[in-house]
Order: sequence, then C-alpha cells, then structure tokens
Amino acid sequence: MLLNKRLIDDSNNSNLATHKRSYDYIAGGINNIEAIIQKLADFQVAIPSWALGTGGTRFGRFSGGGEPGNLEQKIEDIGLLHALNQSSGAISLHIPWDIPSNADEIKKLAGMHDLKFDAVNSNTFQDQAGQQHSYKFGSLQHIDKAVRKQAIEHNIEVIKQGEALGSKSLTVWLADGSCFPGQLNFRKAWQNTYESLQEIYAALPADWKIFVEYKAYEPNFYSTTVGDWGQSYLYTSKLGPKAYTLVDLGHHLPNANIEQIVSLLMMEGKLAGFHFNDSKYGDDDLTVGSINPYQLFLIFNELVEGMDAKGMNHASDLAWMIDASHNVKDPLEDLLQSIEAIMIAYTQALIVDTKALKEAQEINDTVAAQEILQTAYRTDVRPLVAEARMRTGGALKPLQVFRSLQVREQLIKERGQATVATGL
Ligand code: LRH
Ligand code: MN
Repeated sequence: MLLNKRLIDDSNNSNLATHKRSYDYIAGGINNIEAIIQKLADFQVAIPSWALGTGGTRFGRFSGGGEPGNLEQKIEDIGLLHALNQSSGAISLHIPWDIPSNADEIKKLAGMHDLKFDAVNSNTFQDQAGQQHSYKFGSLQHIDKAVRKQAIEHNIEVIKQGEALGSKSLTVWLADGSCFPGQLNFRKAWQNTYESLQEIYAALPADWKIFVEYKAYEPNFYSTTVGDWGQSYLYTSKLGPKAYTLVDLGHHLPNANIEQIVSLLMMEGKLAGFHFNDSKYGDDDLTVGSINPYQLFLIFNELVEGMDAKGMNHASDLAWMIDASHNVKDPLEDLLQSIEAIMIAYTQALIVDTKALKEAQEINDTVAAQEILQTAYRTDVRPLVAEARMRTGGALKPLQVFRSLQVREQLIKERGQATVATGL
C-alpha cells in the first residue's frame, strides 16, 4: 500500500498551529536546536523483517489480519512506516525466514521506498526442512564437527545474501547452551564456538562487521554459550577488529545496569549497536520505552557522551535496530511507537547539559547530577522529534495518520485475514 504524500501534508496542515506553539516554546530554551534537529533527521532505525506480523507465545497467537505474506509486502509495510516517520529507513533481514527471491529486484523495490539493508541475521536455532544435522543440542558449540560445519556454512551463505543486497554486517545470535547441570562442558562449548566464529570471521568481506549478540537464557534454561556481555566481549576481542558485541535490551538478567555495559563496550570500541525493545521480566520483546523509558534515556545519555568523546557519527557508526514481537498490538502501530520512543530518548540525551554534569561529577554533587539528568528527561521533546519529521517529509503525528487512513483495514482488504508473516 503506497501512502500518498498529500495525505501527510493535509494532516500536517491541520496539526501545524498546535505544533508550532509547542515547538517554539521548547526550542526557545535550547541553544544548539538546529544541530539537534539535523541529528534527528539523520538518525535511522532498522526495522526487523521478522516483526511485521503478529507474534505469539507457546500459549497462543492472535493474528490481526492483513499481514505481509512475502518479503515484497514486508518492504511495502516498512516503506509505509518510513513514509510516516522518515526514521525507519532500513531493514534487517532474517535468513531463512526472508530469503530474497531475486536480490536485484528486492534491492530495487527497497530503493523505491528509500530503504537500505542493515545487518543480516543468521538462524542456527531452528531446524529447516530437509536439514541434514539438527541444532537440538546447539550449532557452533556442537560436539559434532559436522553440525558445526553446517552452521558455519549457513552463516557464510547469509553473508553472501547480504552482500547481494548491500548489507555490511552479519548478526549472529546463538541459542546454544544447556538446560541441565552436567549436560555441557562449558570450556569445550566456548572453544568450539570460538573456532566456528573464527571461520565465519575469515569469510567476512573486508568492509563487513560481525555482531555477536548475547542473551542470558531461553531457549536454554541452565547455561547460554554467549550468555552475557562479558562472554560476547571475550569472543569479539579475540576474533579481531571486525567483531563487535550487540546489545539486545531484553537479553539481560533482572536489574542489570545496561547503560554501564554500553559505556564500557563503547570505551573498548566494541559496541556493535542495539536490538531495541522493552521488557518487565524476560526477553518480552515489548514496545520500546513502554516499560522503562528512563532506562532507555540513561542508555542514550551514555551513548551520546561516549560517541562524542570518540568523535563518532551518531547516525552511521553504530547499528540502530529494533527487535520486537507483537502479541496484542497492531505490528505497524507498535513499531511506530517504538521509533517514537527511541527518537525521544535520543533527543532528551542530546539536551543534557553535559558540561554542568561533568562539573557536578567532579565535586561528587550527586543531587545536582540527578537534577541535570532529570531536567533533560522531564523535558517534553516530542515537538522537536515532530519538527524533524515534518522537515524531512514525514507526519507530525504518524500514528494519527496511520489510523485516520485505516491502513490495517485496507491491508486486510488487499491481503485477507489469514496471511501469516514469517518470523517470531
Ligand atoms: C533472540 C533474538 C535474536 C533474533 C531473534 C529473532 O532472542 O533477539 O536477535 O535472532 O530474537
Ligand atoms: Mn535480538
């Protein structure tokens, strides 16, 4: 479904007066406002190809209808999101859930929607039909060399798929681990995984990166062979300069200080980027900023401070991706809310008075430090995010336009109620 630009302009015209009032009020108090708006305009978040349909759990799945039944329709849906918010300009593909039938055709279609291809994701956590060796007891860690070989070859195949689309990075998330004490020799599993990753690393094109994603548990419930940032960092620091550690916000044990992990990985120059989502308990893959928006702000506060300390380009030097699953919300509405939450947290971090914060830290003025941080966090920066959207051709109110155009109803008319999108 292609979105007619005029409809966005009409909506913006009807919202302009209110927007201008709140924008002028906030912008008036910020000295480098134009630089901030430009940073927001440049900031693009990749949409996961596996999160455009209704997710589910082992207890049930409640489809909303009109889901994309193939990669072409997924690109259309991401194109629609990008037309609305001008901040979703990339796709992260998962192979084999979304193998491009014809890479050039797919690349052309994505180009028509002004979309690029971010990291490609391999999948050695499920057995595919006709697969020779099972990943039941792991893939790159597996005690059987033939299974490891199969998993290595799959990752190398995924790199080739990504090259054909113009992607520049491979994300490896391994479900590998154990469910019971005694099931696994941890060192052997680590060594097998490391040697397997070395073979995949060796197959990376010169200008590519490999992202090693860690996760505390699930689907294994006793040990995970890439279980936390330290284990991932052990791999990425030994593998070489093209290896980085990917932070999925939902992959931590309760109360982990993720912003501290982020600051240290950046200090080491080993932060790949993110799979943004939110969670209350486990890897819940909920809407970004829906449960703990303050944590998201604190993470962006470390990111902005760390990137500026290293002179990094905010928009291009780290991988900004969403990883979500939608059980009760419309997938596209959920993604629009997630992008908004990311842009708000980034903007709040950009208006932190870093000079005053540093001064407070240097005299242990903890009260002042909190005041400085929370002044930024408690500033309603939504008009700034909306302004950047409008200046780049997007909607001041993407969700309002999405609903007023009855996009889901139209997609159900076009695709029917029963189409099922591949993915989670
Ligand atoms: C694992 C994970 C990983 C993906 C999968 C879809 O929980 O976060 O990033 O491969 O979700
Ligand atoms: Mn993830």
